[in-house]
Amino acid sequence: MKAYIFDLDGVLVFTDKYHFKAWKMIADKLGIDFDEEKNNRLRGVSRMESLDIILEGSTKKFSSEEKEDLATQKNEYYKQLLENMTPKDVSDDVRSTLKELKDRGHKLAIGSSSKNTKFILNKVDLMDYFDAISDGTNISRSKPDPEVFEKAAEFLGEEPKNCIVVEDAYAGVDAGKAAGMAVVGIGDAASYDKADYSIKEFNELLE
Ligand code: B16
Ligand code: MG
Repeated sequence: MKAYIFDLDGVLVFTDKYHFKAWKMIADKLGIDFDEEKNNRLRGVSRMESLDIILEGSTKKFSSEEKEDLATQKNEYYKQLLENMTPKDVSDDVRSTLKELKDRGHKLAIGSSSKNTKFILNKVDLMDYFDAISDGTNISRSKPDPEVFEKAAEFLGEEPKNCIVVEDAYAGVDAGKAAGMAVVGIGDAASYDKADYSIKEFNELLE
């Protein structure tokens, strides 16, 4: 019986619009260009690495204290935006598919780079579906490093070869493959040839 490990942002919920708004606030303050294309590069990437990508657009050198401060400001604004989330932010398709996978006896876990994972899962009332949560708070290396998925398998007590990762980010697909797991690409990653399977709708996981 395979275990499923789900990425959060871009797979179960769509918080990228809030990440974009919050990073845009920082970029505008610093006079740095930041558009949707650059935002795409932040998918699945940790907060500090995302900041480094944004700061590529500046000639100024930032100290680690300044960077910490910018990342904190971004996260405070991001969390204010997350306050708007409700259970309605999870589609019926996602909710019923997770329930069916659970009913069929599969173990389910989260494998997300976000340090806000539990906050988001509580907001959208998804916490009870998962047997384990591996997120930005229990890793020291971000996707494409396999650590987040390796930890998820460890928390579930499963061998990597028995796990299937569901991911929307190229970095996440690479991380899942590096962990020795099968990977399903959805959204952006549906067209990534390193993914073992590609789906358009979430319920295709049941096929
Ligand atoms: P936080 P995922 C990732 O979530 C997002 O895709 C990425 O844009 C974000 O920078 C990262 O989480 C860290 O998020 O600032 O909340 O710790 O796709 O891995 O679920
Ligand atoms: Mg994602």
